[in-house]
Amino acid sequence: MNKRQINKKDRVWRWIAAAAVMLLLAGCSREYGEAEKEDTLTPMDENLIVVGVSQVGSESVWRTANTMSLQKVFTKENGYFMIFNNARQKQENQIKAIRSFISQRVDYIVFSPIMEDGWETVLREAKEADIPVILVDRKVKLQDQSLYTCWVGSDFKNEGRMAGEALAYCLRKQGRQRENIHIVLLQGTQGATATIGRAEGFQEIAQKHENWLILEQADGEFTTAKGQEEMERLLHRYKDIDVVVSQNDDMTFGALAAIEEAGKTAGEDGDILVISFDAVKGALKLVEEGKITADIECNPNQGEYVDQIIRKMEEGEAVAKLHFVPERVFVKENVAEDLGEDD
Ligand code: GZL
Repeated sequence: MNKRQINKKDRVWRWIAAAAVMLLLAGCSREYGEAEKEDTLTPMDENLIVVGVSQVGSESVWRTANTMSLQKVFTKENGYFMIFNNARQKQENQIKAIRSFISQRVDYIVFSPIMEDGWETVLREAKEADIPVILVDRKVKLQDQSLYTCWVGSDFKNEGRMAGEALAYCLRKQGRQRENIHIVLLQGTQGATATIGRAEGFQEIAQKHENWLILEQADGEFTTAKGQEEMERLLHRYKDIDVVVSQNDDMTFGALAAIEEAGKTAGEDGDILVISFDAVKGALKLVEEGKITADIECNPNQGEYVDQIIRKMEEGEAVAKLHFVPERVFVKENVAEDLGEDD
């Protein structure tokens, strides 16, 4: 699978064959869904590596940064032609887009699966078409691990552990190691690798602290609106919340609005400690202001890693199955070093 022995001449013939298939399909008056229409306008160019990219959606600031990191590398100047599809947070749109990439005979499929289940069939179709699949960000649950070449992303379980350790450190600083600490969790998209890993990692630390009482975990879907809605409901239900652990900054923005509306304050000098994930610029400013106690970085810059992997595969070199991106924990003490960097 790693040996990309297709030379330029073969690639042109593949494009001619694919174009013929598409014309035939169009002639069968098949109604294309939105995804197909977006993805069928692919010029043939023997020099470009054609990459089909299926992105989860545009649900968060982090997702936008992740998309930008892919768009930054998959340019004609870099020798690529990218066919991009935004699945708008629907798995069926991702499956449609991947099938469209297969029918267009792209050279590589790059995608961030919205959830871990439900990919076996379409990834088998990609394998049968001899098109390598590179996962970014989230993972897939598969019986047959050969259905994808490799994955680039974060160690989500370690992110969860770092969140737990950051909370423990803050409580120690406040002399609250023995106090009963009432915690609510705002979870991301159900079934997503980030949601699963962050929850498992945080739980691993939480179970070491018998005075940490988890009141409820709510589904905030990684969005600001849902995060605010759920935090409002939790604040109405529980009058003694000490900590909110929010699995991304977008939900945190909503949670902070709800906390303020409830007449409470966030931060080490306030009523509720806020632990967040992603570390997008807007959230780091809130860390600097003390409203977010700790923000666990989730590095969205995965495009450069995928570019390096494809270059290696083009040369027939083997690539590792897993590629972890580096990440840090931001607190008030160290956030200035990053905020000073150019975007
Ligand atoms: C994490 C990514 C998550 C982000 C959210 O790698 O899957 O999805 O934390 C995004 O902001 O919606």
